[in-house]
Amino acid sequence: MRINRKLEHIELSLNQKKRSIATGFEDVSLVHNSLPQLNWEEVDPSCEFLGKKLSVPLLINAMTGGHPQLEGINYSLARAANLAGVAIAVGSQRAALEEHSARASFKVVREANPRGVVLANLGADCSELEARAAIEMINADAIQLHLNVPQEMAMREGDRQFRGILGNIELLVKHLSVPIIVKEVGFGMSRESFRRLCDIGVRNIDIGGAGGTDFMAIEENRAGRMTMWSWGIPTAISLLEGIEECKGQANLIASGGIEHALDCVKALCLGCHLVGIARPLLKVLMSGSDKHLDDFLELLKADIRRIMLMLGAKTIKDLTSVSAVITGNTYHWLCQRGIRVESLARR
Ligand code: FMN
Repeated sequence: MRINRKLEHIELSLNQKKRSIATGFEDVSLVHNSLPQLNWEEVDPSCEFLGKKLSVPLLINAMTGGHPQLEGINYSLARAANLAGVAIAVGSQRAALEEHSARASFKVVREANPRGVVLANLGADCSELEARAAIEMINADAIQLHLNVPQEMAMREGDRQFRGILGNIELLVKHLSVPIIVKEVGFGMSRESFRRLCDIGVRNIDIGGAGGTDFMAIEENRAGRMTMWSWGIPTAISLLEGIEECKGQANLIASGGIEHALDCVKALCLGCHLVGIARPLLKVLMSGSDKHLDDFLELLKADIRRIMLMLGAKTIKDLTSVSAVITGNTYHWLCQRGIRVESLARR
């Protein structure tokens, strides 16, 4: 049942039309620099994440595993991550905890990427024992704990019990030996949620904002209905709420609807630590080949470097001094939420 659901997710997500809710990055403009005082070779987009070096601050975000047919996809994604020098997360390992034979489709990720950053993934309601098993299964550098209430509520067979999840995350933060990354799946997080996570000691949060893959629509489609609600907090808005709230307390991963280098750089300028991309990479792989995915990632890396040069930023850290002007709906939302962004425009 769960295993078939993962196959359906791939198919339905690939056929999903553009979401009516936008990421908000269309309201973020970076101020061009005509005199960058830099040469191409000097621009260095590399970074460190979980004690390992990445060639660019990029994560192939959690998608799949748990079925023999999915092993090939995970192998291809992990091979590409290894070649490109970026991080990768596996999809929920719940199926592998329930069915031993489902493990191979996850283990293959570590096999194809023996030294890179590999993240485990389970729902945030998992037990300590389950989290340890998921981490050990792929020798993970950290574990993503996903929050997906709108997705569960849209599923006929979904969970309906959400009490105690914050307390569970707090326990896992205290008892697990690897870092925890709390993650949304495309509905974004508010400053109030960021605060509650920071207060219990979470130091890495993937905002998983709205504007890209829509899991409410995917599950409704599976259940044979379609509400067309635009539910969720757009990615750029969620990121700015988080940056304000988590200053010095948690690293943020910006994800949800990010498809190209300019949005990656915008997110990095706003202050995220890493950028996560899921469905757009799956699409490149499934409609093309391993080679297409490698080429896509190489171009993405080169484009990030190109934009850094045009902004006069030699390093990723330099991007946080670049002026960014916030306009439109994103600006109005943030004003009403008491988040001042004018200083970003005059850095
Ligand atoms: N997120 C999880 O935390 N666990 C999962 O098992 C998981 N499965 C996914 C399966 C597919 C086919 C896709 C497209 C996404 C999945 N996600 C899962 C959500 C992604 O990690 C990501 O948060 C979301 O798709 C938004 O990013 P995107 O707009 O770049 O796709």
